[in-house]
Amino acid sequence: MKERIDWTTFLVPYHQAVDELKVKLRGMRKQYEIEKQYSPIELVTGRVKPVASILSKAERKNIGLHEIKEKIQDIGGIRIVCQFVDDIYTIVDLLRARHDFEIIEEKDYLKEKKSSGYRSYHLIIRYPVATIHGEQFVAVEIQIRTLAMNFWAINEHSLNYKYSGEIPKDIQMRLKKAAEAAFQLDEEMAKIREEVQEAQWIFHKK
Ligand code: 0O2
Repeated sequence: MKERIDWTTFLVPYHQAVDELKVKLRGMRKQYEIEKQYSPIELVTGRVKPVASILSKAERKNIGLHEIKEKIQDIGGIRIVCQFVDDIYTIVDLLRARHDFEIIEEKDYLKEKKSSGYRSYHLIIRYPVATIHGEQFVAVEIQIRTLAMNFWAINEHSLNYKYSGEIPKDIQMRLKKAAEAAFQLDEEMAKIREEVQEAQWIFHKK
């Protein structure tokens, strides 16, 4: 019998998880603001992977329909963007200290960047969703990166889409250079972090 998935039903807990996590993580930022403290979290976005992307990833990785829930761990996706590289590790510690989900995997693409030039910190969490049929656990990928890393990644992602994963060599070279420039920008900003933060604080108080 041919396998089938009712996608609307299948994706319900993922939508719920992403919505809840956005509220919770944006709440952390708000709390820093209320307590007049610097927030390591600049912005939080989230999305549920479109069905077409789930299916193409399953095909690319030779994953059967019945294995999708277990093996594709970024159907639910959260992105946390911060200003400085150190903020990434502060955020990881904040997430490790929480009790409302379990971290099941960590990938540090800062220590070891991908061959494309991609840098980010990834956490895969197991998140409990209360449904009308009882508690269901879904995997959600949390990507944590600086504004500079994010700028690079969204542009590279668009180019990958445009060229169906086969970015021409000359553009790949430019992307590598751009990744290096983003890295340098993060390094330079880290050196003047206190100055920048002080300036933002003065501006914020106005
Ligand atoms: P989308 O459209 O963002 O959902 P794989 O995807 O095969 O490399 P895996 O095991 O799924 O590996 O996990 P990994 O490496 O943590 O990558 C998952 C997600 O990280 C990707 O999802 C991207 O969002 C992001 N990512 C990883 N590598 C790169 C990269 O080189 N460039 C960019 N721009 N993003 C990357 P999807 O499913 O690829 O895409």
